[in-house]
Amino acid sequence: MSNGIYEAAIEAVVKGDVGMAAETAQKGLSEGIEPLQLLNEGFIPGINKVSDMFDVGTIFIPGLVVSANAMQNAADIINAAIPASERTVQGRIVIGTVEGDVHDIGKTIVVSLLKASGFDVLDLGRDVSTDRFIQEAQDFNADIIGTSSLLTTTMPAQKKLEVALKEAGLKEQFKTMVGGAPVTQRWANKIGADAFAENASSCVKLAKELLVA
Ligand code: B12
Repeated sequence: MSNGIYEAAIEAVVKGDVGMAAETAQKGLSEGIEPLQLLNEGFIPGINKVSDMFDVGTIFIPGLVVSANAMQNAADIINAAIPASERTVQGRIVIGTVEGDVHDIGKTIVVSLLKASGFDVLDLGRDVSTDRFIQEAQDFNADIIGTSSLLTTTMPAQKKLEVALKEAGLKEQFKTMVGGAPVTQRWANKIGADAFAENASSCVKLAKELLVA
């Protein structure tokens, strides 16, 4: 039972109403809706609707920005409600959005779920250079490097990382995971990434598989 929460979430994001988004997130959680379900059935369909409106020219960049703020606000509240893991550490992951790309809402959801599932995660944020990914992964003694890209123009940075790891003789040391709306399994295969995940839950599942591979 969602009592119109999902509809309200969609409306809040479409309207770019930060207050309504926050209230809806809190209300949904207090009614016992699972955090991921609240995102997957409410706020994410909301931002996807905004994206469709942007595509057909019903809204423009300023509208996208206010909607993104509303989405971000709700996602922050929901991410904080994902219960902390009591399990032992599953593995160490360095993750970030690639250079030239500031989209980080999805990446941050992935980070929250990885942490909640017992991974030790170093979130490098957004606009992260290839050199920094590699340096931080070495310093953090990471098992996996995860990169997020939301723009077709920044996807080549995921390939650049694969090439740089090979050139530095580090490809065997780190597994790589790629994600972001335009990213596909085909792209992952093409560039030689170890895994692609289309959402946070499958990212956790695949990360666990990579660690035993
Ligand atoms: C919100 C948004 C913005 C916000 C971003 C705010 C923020 N803090 O993130 C703002 C307004 C700033 C923005 C700016 C721009 N945007 Co924008 N944006 C979007 C929008 C509408 C939604 C993205 C989003 O948050 N989705 C919700 C999250 C939950 O989904 P997600 O990111 O895909 O993440 C999930 C999975 O992909 C996966 N995942 C994500 N990361 C990772 C990482 C790993 C390792 C793994 C395994 C999985 C994984 O798990 C996540 C959870 O399920 C998209 C459209 C869309 N539907 O994707 C356009 C979109 C991505 N933007 C677009 C564009 C063009 C831009 C701008 C260039 C616009 C402009 N002209 O200025 C700028 C780019 C700025 C830059 N240099 O980066 C285009 C890209 C087109 C293209 N083919 O490249 C899109 C597709 C819109 C469109 N239809 O044209 N944008």
